[in-house]
Amino acid sequence: MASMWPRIIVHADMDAFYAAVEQRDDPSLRGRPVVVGHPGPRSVVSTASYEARRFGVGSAMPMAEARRRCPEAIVVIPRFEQYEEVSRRIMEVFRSFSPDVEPLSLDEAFIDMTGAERLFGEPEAMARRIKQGVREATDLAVSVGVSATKYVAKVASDLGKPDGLLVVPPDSVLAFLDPLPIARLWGVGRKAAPRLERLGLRTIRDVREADRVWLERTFGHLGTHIHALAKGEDPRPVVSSRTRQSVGHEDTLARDIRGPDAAKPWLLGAADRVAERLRAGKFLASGVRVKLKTASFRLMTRQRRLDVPTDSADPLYKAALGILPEFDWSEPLRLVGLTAFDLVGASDPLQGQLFGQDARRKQADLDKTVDALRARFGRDVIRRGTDGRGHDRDGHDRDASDRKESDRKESDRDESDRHESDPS
Ligand code: TTP
Ligand code: MG
Repeated sequence: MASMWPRIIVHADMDAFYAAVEQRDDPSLRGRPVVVGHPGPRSVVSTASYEARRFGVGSAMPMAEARRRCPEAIVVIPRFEQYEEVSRRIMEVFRSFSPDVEPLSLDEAFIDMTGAERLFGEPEAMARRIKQGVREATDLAVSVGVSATKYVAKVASDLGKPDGLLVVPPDSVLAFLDPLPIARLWGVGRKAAPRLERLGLRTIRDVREADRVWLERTFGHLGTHIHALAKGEDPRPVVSSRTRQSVGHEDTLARDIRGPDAAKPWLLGAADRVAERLRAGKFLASGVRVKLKTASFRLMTRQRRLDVPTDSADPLYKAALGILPEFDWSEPLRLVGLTAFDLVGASDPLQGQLFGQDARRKQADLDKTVDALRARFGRDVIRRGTDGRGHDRDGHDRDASDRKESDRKESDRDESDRHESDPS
């Protein structure tokens, strides 16, 4: 068996993650259509329970549309601390199976189980044990895909949902992939898919059987990439090192804003959230990126490296302020986001030397106090003096209708973005 499996890669992804946590914690929500998101007019759905998905409701759908499709849906405001807590637990479970765990987001990870047959048995037994471990630790369902590559493992976990367990042995990969639509190929998004289809490429088999040189000439780098995936070739390793991860927060605004001053409170709020999550994950960031989207959906990003890696809001915010003059402020904005990137583990001994300074220690103490208070009394018990974003007393944003937390591998995100825009 071992020779048949050059690597054993598991992809695990929680089912309807935020909604499942809400249903777990409030039994009155179980079996009912639940939509997680803010009820504001311009907000979007974070996720929907499987009961709500039957009505065609899903992630990123405008809340108004979700309510139209499923009037009886119960809208629940997200509780990110809770999701982060569950996330920590599932990652712990994964790490009890292998040291090579690569989290892709709060609810999703690759686990390299190569060589673990003696401990955990055949790939299917591994998957069963991982599912059971997550169930015992969190009382929640995770879908698991197993194959010899990251790509196929991920497709397998998706196709098995919900509560899936799908093993695709190396000799079944082509039969598994062939009938799937091209949208299942990483890098093929809303732009590339119609172009491929116009050229007669509808299934993964069509791509696999297409001439590679022609694909490359027609689609450039994307062509090479999807041809390899269609053949089930994906050499990328599971990267448990955290050096290329990023943590981001962005808000889609209920009302468009104009000019840098109006963006500042949002950046401060985002820096606060991002710093909190850096500390929770024991990361330090050496880069800050600001993202703005205009009312006409033009996306602008600028980034800057920090002299000293940090997990505090203030340096992140100050770096963001330093970037602001680089943007074109002529148009109104509908989205403001901040991402910390180039992360290293905060407990890295090298970092310890760099961080001996008193000032930093004081800041760290203050941050910890803030985190502890928040953990006890809720996020909005502590508000920053300059925060003009209009929260009400319960901590519900009146202006922010959508917030997105991202906790991604830079490499994966860059890849999908690049491919989506590449072939134009
Ligand atoms: P996903 O794993 O993409 O979705 P899911 O876990 O809700 O459902 P499933 O995996 O069973 O299809 O995302 C994980 C969480 O991330 C999700 O519960 C909510 C959040 N999220 C957003 O906030 N906005 C989004 O657009 C997406 C896709 C997810
Ligand atoms: Mg999920």
